[in-house]
Amino acid sequence: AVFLSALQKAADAYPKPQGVKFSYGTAGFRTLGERLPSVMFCCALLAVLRSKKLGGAAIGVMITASHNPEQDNGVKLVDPSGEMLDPTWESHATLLANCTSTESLITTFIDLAHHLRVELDACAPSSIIYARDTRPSGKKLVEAFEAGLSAFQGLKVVDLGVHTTPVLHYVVRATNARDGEQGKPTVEGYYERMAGAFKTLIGNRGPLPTLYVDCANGVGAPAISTLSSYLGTSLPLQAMNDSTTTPGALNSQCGADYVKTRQALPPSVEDAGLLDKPDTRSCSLDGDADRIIYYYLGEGGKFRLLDGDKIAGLVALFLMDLVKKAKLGQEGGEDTAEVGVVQTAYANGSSTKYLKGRGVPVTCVPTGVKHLHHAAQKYDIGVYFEANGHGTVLFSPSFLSTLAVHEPTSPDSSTATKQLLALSQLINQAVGDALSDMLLVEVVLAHRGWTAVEWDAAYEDLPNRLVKVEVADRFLFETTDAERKLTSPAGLQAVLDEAVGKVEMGRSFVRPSGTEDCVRVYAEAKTTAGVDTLATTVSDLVK
Ligand code: NG1
Ligand code: ZN
Repeated sequence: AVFLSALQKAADAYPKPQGVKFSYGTAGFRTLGERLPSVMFCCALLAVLRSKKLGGAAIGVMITASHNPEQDNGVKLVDPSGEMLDPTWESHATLLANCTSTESLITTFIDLAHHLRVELDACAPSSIIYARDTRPSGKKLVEAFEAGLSAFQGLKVVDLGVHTTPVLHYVVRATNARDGEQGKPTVEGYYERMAGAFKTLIGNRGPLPTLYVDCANGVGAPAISTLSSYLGTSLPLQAMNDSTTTPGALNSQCGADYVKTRQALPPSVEDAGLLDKPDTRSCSLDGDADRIIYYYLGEGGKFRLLDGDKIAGLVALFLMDLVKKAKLGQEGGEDTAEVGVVQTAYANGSSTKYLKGRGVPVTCVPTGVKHLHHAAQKYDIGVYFEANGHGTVLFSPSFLSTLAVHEPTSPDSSTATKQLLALSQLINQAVGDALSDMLLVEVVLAHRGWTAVEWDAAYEDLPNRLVKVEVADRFLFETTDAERKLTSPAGLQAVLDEAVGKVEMGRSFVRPSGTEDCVRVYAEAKTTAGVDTLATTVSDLVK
């Protein structure tokens, strides 16, 4: 075939580094940026294959390592609906990335195409959309990716440039949608749709008080500035940590992950002294702007965290109220739609109790967006959030059609119906999106007439700890029951259970990270002393 000699020539320039085993994990490939050029080359091959397999539908490729340090980078594929790559293809990615010679890469690629029944020479063209974050290694990785693409002819390729992860997911989803029903498939379309829906929802409630946004010195900074110009005066945004070109600044001492794991203000935000009033809310994005964490300073200047669990609670109860008001039932009857929340085991025990106590169905699934997304699709309105601030809301197609044809019988139900429709446009239904989630939180607070203080009053988090433990081989740790129990190493779970039993309201679990070479220990308990004991005991047992 024509492309084979081109492929051979191009691949020779991107040999796999020796002694590295690549693995397509929960967020794609992720490691030091300098190790990734050969992986990028392979991802081009995989993206071509995936698009051909799906009849030429557009596939996304995002180059980012999210909240990880600046020297890291990563790459993941996005399926035509804007969701994560079909999990059954993860092993194909891993297979290609670990080929040790050009010959084996080509043979593996052709075998894979054969096995997947993809005709490489057939005319279905591949369509690929890609973007990267602000990482210094990103440019070179894009070159390696493009070298992989260059072996093929007749590809439809869109390079979006430097953008957030959610922008890439949105554009892929909109590109593949029928008749523009997911919005215009462009970066402008993304901002327009979101800002338009926000203004509709805020109505005459604005302008809202200034919101301080820690951009983690990443791609969220230019995104917040662009969003600001679309929002006009409805929501004044003040960016902090927006130095995208200062070496070493990305995710350093700032960002959503820093705030969530340290449970403290980024020093830069503290020094700026802007959060001096109890109703001054602030938020932090992560390095690719798909996570968001809110916080403020409460009584006595105490740091108060409003994490993904608090966002899920705020949003789910608001949606439940709107569904009730919309009276979507027969002849103006009440709610017929189920609003459910999906969490992982990292959700604070208090949040689960709070939701269940208010009649909200809660599902617990293993870590990883694909699990959360999938479970959320089972509800009419599925709210999913990881405690770390990654999440979104999914409206089922049947619920959206119900809304579209609904004939409200009162002004109240008409308003609620319009608001639900606007929310379905405000929310990025492809993936967790810090910007869209931020606007969502602002809408709910504005409608409730709440500051951060009233939002925070929903429940009190149980003291909790998240600890990274380095172990010789994290793959020895295997879990069950949505990662809440270990099945291997043999006998360890029984010992952990005993430790947990000794601590009042104790809960703890251990799982191998899907993105870093470590095992994570989570613990919570009634008191800080209790949780410290539990976290230390369990960490020691795992080592
Ligand atoms: P791992 O490294 O598998 O724990 C982390 C986060 C996930 C998810 C992924 C993807 C925690 C405890 N884990 O996964 O929730 O966001 O990264 O980025 O926050
Ligand atoms: Zn991220």
